[in-house]
Amino acid sequence: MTRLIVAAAQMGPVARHEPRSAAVARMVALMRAAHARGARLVVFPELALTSFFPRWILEGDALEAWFEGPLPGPEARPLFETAAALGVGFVLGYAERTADGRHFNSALLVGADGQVIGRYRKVHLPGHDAPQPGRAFQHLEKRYFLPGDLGFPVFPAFGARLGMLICNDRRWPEAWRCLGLQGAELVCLGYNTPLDHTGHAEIDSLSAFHNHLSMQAGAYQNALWVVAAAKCGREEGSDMLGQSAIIAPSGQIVAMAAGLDDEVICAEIDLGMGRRYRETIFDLARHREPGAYRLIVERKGAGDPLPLSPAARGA
Ligand code: CDT
Repeated sequence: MTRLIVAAAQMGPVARHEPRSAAVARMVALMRAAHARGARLVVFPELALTSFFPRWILEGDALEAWFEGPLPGPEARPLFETAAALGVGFVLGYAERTADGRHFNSALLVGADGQVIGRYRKVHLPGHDAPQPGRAFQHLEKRYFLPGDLGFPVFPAFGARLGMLICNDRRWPEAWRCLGLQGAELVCLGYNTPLDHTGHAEIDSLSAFHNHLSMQAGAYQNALWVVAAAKCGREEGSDMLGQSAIIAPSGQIVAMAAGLDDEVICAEIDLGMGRRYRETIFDLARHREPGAYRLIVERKGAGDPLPLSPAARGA
C-alpha cells in the first residue's frame, strides 16, 4: 500500500506589478508550511508566478514579458532550491516560451531533488483569440497560447502514475479519460477561474458547483486522486474562485480550502484506493466498449448533428 501526503498550495491574488520574486517568496512559504505537515508533493496554481494576464489586451514586448524561458530562471530558482533542501516535489503552472518562441500554458513536474521530471501543456484553451468589445475583462488564452502538443503524459513519480491537467481541461471528460486509460493514479491540476467566466449569470452563479462537479466526476470515473490548487480572490478587480480541493477516487472531497488567500490544504492519500475502483466498476479494459464509440466521428466544431444510427431510426 503506497501512502503519500500531498498538498494543494492555493494562492490569493498576484498583483499586476508584483515581481516574480515576491510570488516565489509566497510559494516558498507555502511549500515550507506543506512540508511541516508532512507533504512530499505540493501543487501550485495555473500561471502561478504572475497575475492572470490573459484578462488584458497585450502586444509585443508587453506580452512577451509575462512568459518564462527555461526554468528555473533566477527568479524562480528559490522554489527549486527549497524543494531540493526539503525533499519536496512540486507542480508549477507557468507561461512557457519555448526556445523557438512558441507560447504554451504549461505545468512543470519537479522531483524532490529539485530536478524537472516532466511537463504538460494545456490542451483546452478557453476564451477568445480576438478581444471582445464591452467586456470588463478579456479572456485571451486562445490568442496568447497554442494548444498543448504533448498529449496527456503520465509520469512515474512519487510512487504513483502521475498526470497533470490545467484549469479548463478539467471540464472535458476526454482529458480525464486520456489519463485514466494510461492508468493514472494521481492528477495534479491548477486553475484561475474568474467568477464571470461565461458572462451568463445563470451559469456563472454555479461556478463553484461546476468546479467540483467536473473534478469529482473525473476522479470517480477514472479511479484516481485529484489535487487541485486555485489562484483566487479579487485579482486586479477580477473575482476568482477558490475552493482548492483534494478529491479521492470515490469522488469525495477529503480536503478543501476555507478562504480566498494563500492557504495550504493537505491529505494523506492511499493510492491503493484507486485500484479497488479500477478492478471493479471502472475496470476499463473489461467494461469499455471502444467499438461502439467508433460510431462517433471525431471532429472539431459543432457542425451538423450526427445522423441517427440505423438502430435509432428503427431500421
Ligand atoms: N484559466 C481557465 O482555463 N479558466 C477557465 C474559465 C475561463 S472561460 C473564458 C476555467 O475553465 O475555469
